[in-house]
Amino acid sequence: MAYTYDDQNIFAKILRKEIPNDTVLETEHSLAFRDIRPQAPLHVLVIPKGPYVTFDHFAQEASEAEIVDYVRAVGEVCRREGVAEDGWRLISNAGRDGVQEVPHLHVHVLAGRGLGRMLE
Ligand code: DGP
Repeated sequence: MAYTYDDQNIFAKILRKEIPNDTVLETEHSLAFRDIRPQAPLHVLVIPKGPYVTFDHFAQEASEAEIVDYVRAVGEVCRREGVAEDGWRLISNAGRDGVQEVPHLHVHVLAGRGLGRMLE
């Protein structure tokens, strides 16, 4: 499938510094910041700086340097925020059925409480 990136989405505006964010980590190709509507004591969104809509889009079009940077940024957030030991959950919503609100790839990092089982 072909993706069209909407550069007016809220995360594009955050990347352009048009709206503020609570940054946890910034790397060459990635940005991690706290979710405005936290669902857990730790709720961080990790996004690539490039214009990718979903994980699939990113996997198809991002460079290896961007992909490595992004995966490492997610791990680094868990380590820095001190949840590596007790655990965390990663979620990436995509498209209509995934109920993706913001059309810029993001991984939710949730931690800091027992998150319950999602899948049986
Ligand atoms: P979703 O696309 O459904 O995976 O979730 C988007 C998330 O983005 C949601 O948890 C709320 C968060 N969010 C929306 N607008 C803003 C914003 O302006 N700033 C921050 N930090 N988070 C936002």
